[in-house]
Amino acid sequence: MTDVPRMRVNQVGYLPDGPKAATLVTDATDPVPWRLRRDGVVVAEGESQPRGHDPSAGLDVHVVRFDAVREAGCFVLEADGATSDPFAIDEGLYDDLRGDSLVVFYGQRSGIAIDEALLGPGYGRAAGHVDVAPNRGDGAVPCLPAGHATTADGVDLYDGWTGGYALDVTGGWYDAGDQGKYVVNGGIAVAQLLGLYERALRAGTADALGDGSLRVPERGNGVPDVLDEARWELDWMLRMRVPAGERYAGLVHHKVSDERWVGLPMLPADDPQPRYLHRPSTAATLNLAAVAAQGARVLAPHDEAFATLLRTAARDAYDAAQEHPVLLAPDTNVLANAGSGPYDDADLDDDFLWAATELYLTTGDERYAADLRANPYAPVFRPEGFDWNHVAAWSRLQLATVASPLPERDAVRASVVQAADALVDQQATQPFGHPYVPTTGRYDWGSNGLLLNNLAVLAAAHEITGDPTYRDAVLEGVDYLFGRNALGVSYVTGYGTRDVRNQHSRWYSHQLDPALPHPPRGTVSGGPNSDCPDPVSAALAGSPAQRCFVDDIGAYGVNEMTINWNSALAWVASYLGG
Ligand code: 9MR
Repeated sequence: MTDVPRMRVNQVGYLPDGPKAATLVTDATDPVPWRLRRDGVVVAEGESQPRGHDPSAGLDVHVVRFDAVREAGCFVLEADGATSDPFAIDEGLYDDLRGDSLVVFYGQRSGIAIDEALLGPGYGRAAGHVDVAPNRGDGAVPCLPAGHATTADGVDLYDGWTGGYALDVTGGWYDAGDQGKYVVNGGIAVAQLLGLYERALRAGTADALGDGSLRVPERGNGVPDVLDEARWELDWMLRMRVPAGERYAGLVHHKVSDERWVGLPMLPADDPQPRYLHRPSTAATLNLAAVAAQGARVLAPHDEAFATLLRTAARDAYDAAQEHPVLLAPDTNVLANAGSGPYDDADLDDDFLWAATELYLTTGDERYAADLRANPYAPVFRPEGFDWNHVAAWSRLQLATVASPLPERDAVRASVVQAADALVDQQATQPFGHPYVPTTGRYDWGSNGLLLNNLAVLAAAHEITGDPTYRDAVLEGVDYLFGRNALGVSYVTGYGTRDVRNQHSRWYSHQLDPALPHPPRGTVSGGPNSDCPDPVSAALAGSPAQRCFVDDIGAYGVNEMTINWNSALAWVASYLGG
């Protein structure tokens, strides 16, 4: 975008009592004067802080701070001949973000027609994968036939595994822009939806998430809507279990997905591909153990019978994982014509840690506390953030914040604060104010999700200490997502002046077919990825990390939408909402 102002601000705006900073792109070596205007009138002025060359952006920059301004209104910031996009200072800036980011999950639902009266005009679609032609799933999905996971070199990645059974695996959420359903990514997404509700209960703000708070079909059923949404996925995860009497009984299939990738656009109901259950994995099994345990705790006041079922499922899954502790999901990307992502994960200690954590928090059983203590996973926190593949930090946040009699709880809480302090230090080195500083300088796939999860660490430290420094750190980190970045884009659809809206999606494919909608308001893009792994972003390979991004639907490696990135956004949005 050539017309991006050199003055980069949070295009949504700033909270009156929050920090306020912008980043000016300029070659000037000395401080330059800045002016803040409200309705044309200068209301504040000062001098910028030169910060030199920022390698993450490949730009020379200054920082402008106007923290003292607290009056509400619509503003622009000027300096060095540049004028920012207009932005607000207002209490209610993020009021809609919690709900919008959560309703995105409804749009990802499989096995149910999407009602445009709920998701919005133009967003209705037929139910996907309910055994209506041309769909070939998900009512009775067979196991992948033996040999179908064999590489060109003749290596069978599933070691001869198959099964003679089929499962009803309807429901759940489509993962992302594809129609695969993956237990490991569903796990972290469910955990964050349940977790944001638990956090709101602790903060006394759960009413905002109550029944009727979201545009979902279950509104009015007496259960908080975010829990209805989480249950949609939990029910599906339970269906992914290997039946009794079969090989690997009790483990959980890693994924159900198309045999081959389908092109874009493609509505879920139009997908003609055969679908298969893939080999179970220890990681998927531990994901179910963790979120079933958490779900049992959170859903108990609303549905005791379901909570009991979940508690048993969690214990059983954990036992099954201990029986088969290293059944790995391989990197199936190496297969020609594969039709789904691998979600391969070779280190399961963090997954064991997470499952033991949630089982302990729910049952109080010393057995799980002992497993926690014996788990060697380290380091729990990393500057690169946590995600589906690195769940130790998430489980530590849960252990630190959910009430329990764990004798080491004070030390656990202190470790979160220590991690947050490290992030605050890293944030101070970044002229764009984002606490995401990978040690290699390269941004990972889904960097926006990783950044958001670093913000969750800071938010947990705020909860633990009450120290507003951590809240300010979260707010300043959010600025990056909404436009204070090297490209001057807002990475959340419908938020900000220059918002990303062509995320890779087979049904929100407006860029390819104007009859289809953009992703719904509140959808976050995965964001810059230094690997530029798709044919569109490949042209950007070698660019400074922040610039490895393009708002193009074909750029799946930098601009996809996913359940796990939106759950990270929803968690932070819910925190911002109180
Ligand atoms: O988010 C995943 C990222 O961490 C991995 O590096 C990448 C490659 O394996 O896959 C990403 O997940 C994709 C999944 O495999 C298929 N659905 C879309 C996901 C987001 O791009």
